Amino acid sequence: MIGLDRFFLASKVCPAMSTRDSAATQAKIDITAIERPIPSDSDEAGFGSDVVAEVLRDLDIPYIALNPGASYRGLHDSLVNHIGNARPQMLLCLHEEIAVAVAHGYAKVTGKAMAAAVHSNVGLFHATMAIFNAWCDRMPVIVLGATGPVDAAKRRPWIDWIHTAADQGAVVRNYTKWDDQPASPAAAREALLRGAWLANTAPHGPVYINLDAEMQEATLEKPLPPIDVKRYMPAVTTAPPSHVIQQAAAWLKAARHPVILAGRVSRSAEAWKARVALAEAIGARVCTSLKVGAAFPTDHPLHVDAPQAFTKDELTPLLRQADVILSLDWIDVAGTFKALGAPPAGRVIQVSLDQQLHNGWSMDYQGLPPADLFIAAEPDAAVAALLQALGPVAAKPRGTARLLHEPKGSEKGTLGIEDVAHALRGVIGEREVTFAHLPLSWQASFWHFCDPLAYVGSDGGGGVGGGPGISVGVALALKGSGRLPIGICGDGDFLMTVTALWTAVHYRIPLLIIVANNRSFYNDEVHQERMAIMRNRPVDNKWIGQKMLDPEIDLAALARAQGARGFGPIAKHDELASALAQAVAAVEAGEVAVVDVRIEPGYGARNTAGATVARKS
Ligand SMILES: Cc1ncc(C[n+]2csc(CCOP(=O)(O)OP(=O)(O)O)c2C)c(N)n1
Ligand SMILES: [Mg+2]
Repeated sequence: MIGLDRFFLASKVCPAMSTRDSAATQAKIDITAIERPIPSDSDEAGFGSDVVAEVLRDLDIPYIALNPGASYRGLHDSLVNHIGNARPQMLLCLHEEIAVAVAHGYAKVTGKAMAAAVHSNVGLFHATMAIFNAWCDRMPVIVLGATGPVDAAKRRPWIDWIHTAADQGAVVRNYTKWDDQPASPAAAREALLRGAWLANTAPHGPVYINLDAEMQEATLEKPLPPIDVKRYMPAVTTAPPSHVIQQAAAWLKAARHPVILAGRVSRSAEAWKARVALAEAIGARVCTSLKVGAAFPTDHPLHVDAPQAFTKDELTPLLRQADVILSLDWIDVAGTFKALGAPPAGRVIQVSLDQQLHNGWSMDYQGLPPADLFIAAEPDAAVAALLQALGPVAAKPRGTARLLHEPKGSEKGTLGIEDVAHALRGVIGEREVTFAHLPLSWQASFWHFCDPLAYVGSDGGGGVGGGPGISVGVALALKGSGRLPIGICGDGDFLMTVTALWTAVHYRIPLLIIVANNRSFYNDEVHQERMAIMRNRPVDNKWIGQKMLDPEIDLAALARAQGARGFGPIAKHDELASALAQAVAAVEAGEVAVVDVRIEPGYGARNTAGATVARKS
């Protein structure tokens, strides 16, 4: 195991932040080179599904990730033969959960929805996990599904009956922003416009539009009157009311110990700089979280500790002492305050639009926090307004830049997650990277996040298996940007959706996946350990029903089988850096590379108790 102080010397200083904004990172796949259909004779919209394809094109949806099915064979034909498989271009996925996860990952980088198409009820069932992840992550995705024919007289025997459900949207209604089942091409056009507008309007989220097979396949009686789709996508301004901003600014200006909890914010470089300016203007300590994308430079003297997935020891005393706490749509404010034992004494300013999405089914809204002032706005808009209201203020930075980490030894010759981070740091050097996914074992103190695309956040809904598909979507959005996308996945996460790799290989989407392979669903070993201790039963049995041994799974071979480069299993220190270097070189040459690193189970020095951080299953 490496000495971690050595590691931090290497990672201490962030390079100057790129001024590139997320818009510049839009994917630039040469679609003409891939799966270009033979041109068909007519340009005229002749069928209901042609209208749907045209709206997707007019909305400038770049991609539609899908797994095919006869319930939307009409739309499939229209996408290929009517609009030529271009904007949206199809991205064939080998499982619907992957299709939606790709769209989720794409939205994490761009902030915009692409589409995913799933087959009738069965494809939707497969997609539900990924839709839930996108929902909890507040990411926009347009999910298209199909059913029917709704008119029973038109159904083919058996198959059309089992793949038709009344109110199919009910399957996902509790974790989508909106759903619809339009009954005509005109209604389908309107549904797509409304769905795209809603998904892309804050608070973002997935929408589901279910297209009747009969409506798709029916001949279009007459062309729909042309429309300008932009007129149906009005920007919804959520400018915070000025008296509320004035009040918040006055509190923050007078605060002696302000704390900012920087949560769900955008990937905008400009908004990143504004948050830094605000924190410096008021001398606030800033806490960030691994649940969401990078929100503040972790190497900044005002940053508290390292971002973590769970409440940190260092934050609690700061919250106790704070006279003003500004939450920028922080996930689980109430849960974070729980560590104080009582509501904080200081004033709480909550900035969020999330309440608009809360429903009676999903408790992902978390506990109800106290809020002395509520700013119903997007955090980026609120921060800009607060800065303006504060006016010119002399910066008063406090604190010292540091990331806590206690070095931890391991058995000689074996690898731990720290070793992976250390070797990767050496190989990456000054390259700009984006962490598309991080495993449960990762500790944020391993790596500084110095710009908003350094890390794009977690799966959102705690659904294991999100890592590979989300990573492909992130890599898709970053293709051509010069940034290196890296997804680090647990072996359990990787194995659930390993065939996401094929989509990346097939569509030439460069991506590095590193598998932190402890050959176990280790998080749950920790839970079994805890149960055994609580019940005074043998801890030694904790591995049963958890470990993936006998046979061990050759993860690199699974990558190679799909056309990716597969490295490993790597179990020795002297092989790790060289494997990672070769993998990075392969990705820079346009390939998909997977490095299987056999690590010892463990969640690292800061979380030695393990059970205290184990994710609730
Ligand atoms: C879809 C789903 N199934 C099961 C779980 C319960 N669960 C939480 S973490 C975890 C283990 C994941 O294994 P791996 O990705 O290898 O990470 P490790 O814990 O080994 O570091 C499991 C099974 C879950 N959260 N989501
Ligand atoms: Mg594992």
